[in-house]
Formats: sequence, structure tokens, C-alpha cells
Amino acid sequence: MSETTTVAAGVSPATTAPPASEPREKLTKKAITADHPTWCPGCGDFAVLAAFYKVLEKRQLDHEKIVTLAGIGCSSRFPYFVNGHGVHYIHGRAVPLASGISLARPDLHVFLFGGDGDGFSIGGNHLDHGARKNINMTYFIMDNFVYGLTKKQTSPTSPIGFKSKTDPTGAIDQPVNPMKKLIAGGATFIARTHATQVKHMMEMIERAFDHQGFSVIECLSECVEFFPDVFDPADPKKGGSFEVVQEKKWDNTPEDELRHDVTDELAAYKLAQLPFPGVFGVFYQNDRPTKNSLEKKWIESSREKTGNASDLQLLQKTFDRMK
Ligand SMILES: Cc1ncc(C[n+]2csc(CCOP(=O)(O)OP(=O)(O)O)c2C)c(N)n1
Ligand code: SF4
Ligand SMILES: [Mg+2]
Repeated sequence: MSETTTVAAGVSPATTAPPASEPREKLTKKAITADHPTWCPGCGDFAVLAAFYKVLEKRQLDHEKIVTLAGIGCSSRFPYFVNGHGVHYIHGRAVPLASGISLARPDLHVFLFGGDGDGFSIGGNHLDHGARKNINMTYFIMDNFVYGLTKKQTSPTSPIGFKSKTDPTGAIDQPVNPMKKLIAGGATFIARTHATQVKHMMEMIERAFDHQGFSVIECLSECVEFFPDVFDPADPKKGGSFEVVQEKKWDNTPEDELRHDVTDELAAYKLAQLPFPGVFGVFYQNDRPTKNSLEKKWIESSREKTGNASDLQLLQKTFDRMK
């Protein structure tokens, strides 16, 4: 695939709200589908897109409230394929852009899509700060253990020994453990899934969407072109095992003692330490206040002090002071 450096922002006619008096049209897959995806045949990202369409259709979100944002990479082409508000933004910088949108427009559903390079390498710092601030958004990371768009460089999640254009004799650097990074960073919803498991992907997207705060899903999504078969050990269709986290049901049964408490940070680290392919599902979830809610209180009290002036009036006042 060729690299796109354009920053494309699209608002299609379908994303305009109908007058309140008119009944809303059902949100269909057809309405949500934009351009035909340009990924290589067999790329794992197709299944992610299909799962996302299904979730939007199932949840019947107001069309004009859907926002998809991304950095740069094959996976980051996602916003082109979703008919809604969208931005294909700077490499690794989707989190800061999403933060502004989420804080300024809490009524919108902010979804981010991207790859392991975009999220954990160039954007790793932004990921940490979005997480610690607990800004409300859902970030879906398609992890293929390689830079796909730029044709096979070692990525932060490439395993040791992976031969690429940047490591012709095999990668020597310790890879990032996405789950550990996200737990340490302070993300309040952290899950792991696999692009061959559409139902599981949908469940994780829905749970992340329902969570108030910074929710992240790492999805193993195969790059059939530059790192084929890497996820076979986690794919039952290829003889692997897709083991799902058994979460506590709090039902006072002896078996529940062994189940995973998603609010227990140390237990989440223990899951994150399991050797590849590890387990899939929700590792961690916590109800810490979001920056959105904390900032809202502060904005409301400041607004009261100004006699409930509008944004425009406040801006005018600031300009007047500069005269
Ligand atoms: C500032 C900047 N640095 C580097 C690049 C080149 N670049 C484009 S995509 C990419 C890596 C993409 O890898 P990943 O995020 O894993 O996405 P994938 O293509 O694998 O889905 C790089 C290094 C760029 N576009 N901008
Ligand atoms: S290069 Fe890899 S990640 Fe990119 S579209 Fe092709 S298969 Fe998918
Ligand atoms: Mg990648």
C-alpha cells in the first residue's frame, strides 16, 4: 500500500442530524460504509472494520455523533472507510486530537483506530497521557507486530529475532508489552482480542464503548504481507488456542475465587505476563473520574461567575481586553 500523507477530514451529508420532528432513519451498514477498503486481501484489519460496522448498526448510534480518528499506517486508514466525521491525522498524534474533540464535544462518540507503531512507538507518549488523564474515548489498536504501511520495519511489538528491513539479522530489542504499558499508564479499560474472533471483538468494542474513560483494546491483526502466520498459536482455525479471561461473577461459589477480578491491577499484570499467545478479554477496568467530568465541573463554576456568558461573549471580552 502506498503511504497517504493527506490529513483528510470528512463530513458527509449523511452525518447531518434530521429535524427533531422527523423520525430517524435506521443506521444501516450501507449508511456507515464509505470508501472500499484498500488493504491487501486477507489483511486482519478487514475483520476489525466488519466488527465495528456491526457494533454501530447494533447500537444504532446517532449517525452525526460518530467520530473516527487515526494516525498513519495501514490500520490508520480506518476513518476513510467509515461514513461519519473522521480525520486521518498525523502519525502517532490521534490521541491529542481526540482529547480535544472529546473534551469540547462530550456528546460525540470518539473512536480511535491505529497500529502498534502509531500507538506504542511514535504515539507512545501521547497514549500514556491520554490514559493518565482518563479522557473519554475508545482506542482500538490493530497490532500486527510490524510496520505494514512502510513495508516491514521492526515495530515496538515485534518479537526478538524478527527479521525486517531495519533488523536484517533479527530484532534484538525487548518488545513492548501492550497490556503492561496500558496498566502502568493508567488506562481505565484495557482489553485484548484477535481479528479472527469477530464476536469477541464486538463484545470488547461494546464494553469499551460503554466504559466512561480512556478505553483501549489491543487486537492481534495479521499482516499477511509482511508478517504472515504470526498469530496462528492464538487462532483455533490454525490449531492454536484462543483462551478467554474468566471474569469473576461475584456469585460466592468456590470456582469464583479462581476467576479474574478486573479491578485488581496486580492480577491484570499477572495476566499480561503470560507467554504468547496469552489470554484474551478484559484485563482491567476501573471507574476513576474522567477528565471530561472533572473539567465540566470547573467550566460550569467558571461560567456561573461570568453570569453564564456564552463562549462567543467570553471570547469577545478577551479580545476587548487586548485593545
Ligand atoms: C512523523 C512520521 N514518521 C514516520 C512516518 C512513516 N510511517 C508511516 S506509517 C509508519 C508505521 C506504521 O506502522 P503501524 O502503526 O504498526 O501500522 P500498520 O501499517 O502496521 O497498520 C511509519 C513509520 C510518518 N508517516 N510520519
Ligand atoms: S501491508 Fe500488511 S497491514 Fe498493510 S494492508 Fe497489507 S496485510 Fe494489511
Ligand atoms: Mg503495525
